[in-house]
Amino acid sequence: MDQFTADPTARVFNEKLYVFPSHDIVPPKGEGRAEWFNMADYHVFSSEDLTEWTDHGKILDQKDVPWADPKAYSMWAPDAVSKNGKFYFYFPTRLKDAGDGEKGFSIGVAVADKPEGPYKPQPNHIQGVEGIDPNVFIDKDGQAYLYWSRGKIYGAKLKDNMLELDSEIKTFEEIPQKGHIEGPFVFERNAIYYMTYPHVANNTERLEYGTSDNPMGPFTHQGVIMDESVSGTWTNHHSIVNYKDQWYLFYHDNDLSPDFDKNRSIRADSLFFEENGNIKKVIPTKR
Ligand code: FUB
Repeated sequence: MDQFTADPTARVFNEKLYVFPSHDIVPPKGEGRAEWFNMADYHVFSSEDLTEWTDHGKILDQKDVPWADPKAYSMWAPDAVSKNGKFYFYFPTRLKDAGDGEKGFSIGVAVADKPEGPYKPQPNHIQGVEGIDPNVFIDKDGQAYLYWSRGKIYGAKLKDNMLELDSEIKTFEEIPQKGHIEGPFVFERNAIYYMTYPHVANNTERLEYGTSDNPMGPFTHQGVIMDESVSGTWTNHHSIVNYKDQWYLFYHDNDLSPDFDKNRSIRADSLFFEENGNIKKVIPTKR
């Protein structure tokens, strides 16, 4: 790929694998935040064999989001799901006139008829949500749940319109709360619901998970999916997908920018389960 990509959410739509990453850039001089994450837009990529990838181009730009600060460079980790024939792209960014820090963030939705777009951003962000790293899980009964983070993980039901919360906001106090937790990704396999997330237990993020018989928990902490990066990259952010009967972990490191860990690039490795449903630890192919 000819660009830095991070925070990959992989989804299967129409029998193709799509990746919705965030897009790290070096901002124009005098704009954004030096030595920090800078993201102005999103692209979507697809593949049928995980080798040849198509970049479908830009699907959303910060200047086109009516409620967002158009110079925030804060289009952080996104997600995308399909329901009722529509495609819903969830993204965080900083509100107009918000200060620094995660408090100034909310989550917006852009809607399309095809995974590649064009995506039309809603006029306002999701009311009641402060934070980053949206993840949407749709259960077998059609109920959708939105998860996000602000130092810890939050979650609520979504209305059928996929644009509004439909329940109280829940925190998951049973998840070990020592250290920064973000980037929730929930999926289901054999009636086990997995809550997976990056956790800064020491200095950098490792991927951990818990399981439950309910998408709103409580989740029983199970352990580590992937250890901290040997490169020292501070963040990891992932998604887990089944494509053509194989499970994959999509995540990121700083392979294309070894001296600056805010210009990241995505990776994928196969992921396997134990008989009892526990996730086998993933050792990165590239170390
Ligand atoms: O990409 C910016 C932020 O870094 C994401 O929102 C976090 O999950 C971390 O990857």
